[in-house]
Amino acid sequence: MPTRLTLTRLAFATAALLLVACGGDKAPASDIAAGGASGPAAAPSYVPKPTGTVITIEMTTDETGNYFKPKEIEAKPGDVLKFVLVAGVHNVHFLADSNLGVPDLPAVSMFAQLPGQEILVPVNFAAGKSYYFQCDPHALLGMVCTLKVEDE
Ligand SMILES: [Cu+2]
Repeated sequence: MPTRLTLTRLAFATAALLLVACGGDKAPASDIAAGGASGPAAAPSYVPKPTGTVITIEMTTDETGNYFKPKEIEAKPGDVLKFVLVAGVHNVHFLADSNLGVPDLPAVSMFAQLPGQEILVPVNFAAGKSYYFQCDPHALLGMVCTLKVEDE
C-alpha cells in the first residue's frame, strides 16, 4: 500500500507532467510551418474551392478557460477551416478513435503559440456526418469541437 509520502511524490510528478504538456510545447517556427501553421503574414497553405468559404475559428485562453470559438462548426466540402490563435498555446487534432472509419483525417497540427498564428485545415470530409476534434492539452478542460459537414 502506498505511503503518504509516495502519494505526495506522485502528485508532484503528475503536476510536473501537466506543466510540460501545457507549457513545454515550444517548437521552432520552421517546424510549425511544416506542420500546417503559418504566421499572420504568410500565404495560406490551402485556399477554398470556388464554391467554398474560409471559416475562422478562434483558439483562446482567458479567465473562463480554454476553448474554440465557435464550439460547433458547420461547413461544406471545399471550405477551409482557419484556426487563429488569440491567446494560449493550442493545437487541432482530429482523433482517429473519435472519428472511426473516416479516411484521410488531417494530421495532428503543430502547436500555435503566437497570437495571430494560423492553422489551416481543408474540409476534405464526406458530407452528411459530424467530426470531432480537440486541442490535446486542453481537451479534458473542454477544448473540444464538432465539425458538421453538409452537402453543398
Ligand atoms: Cu488548447
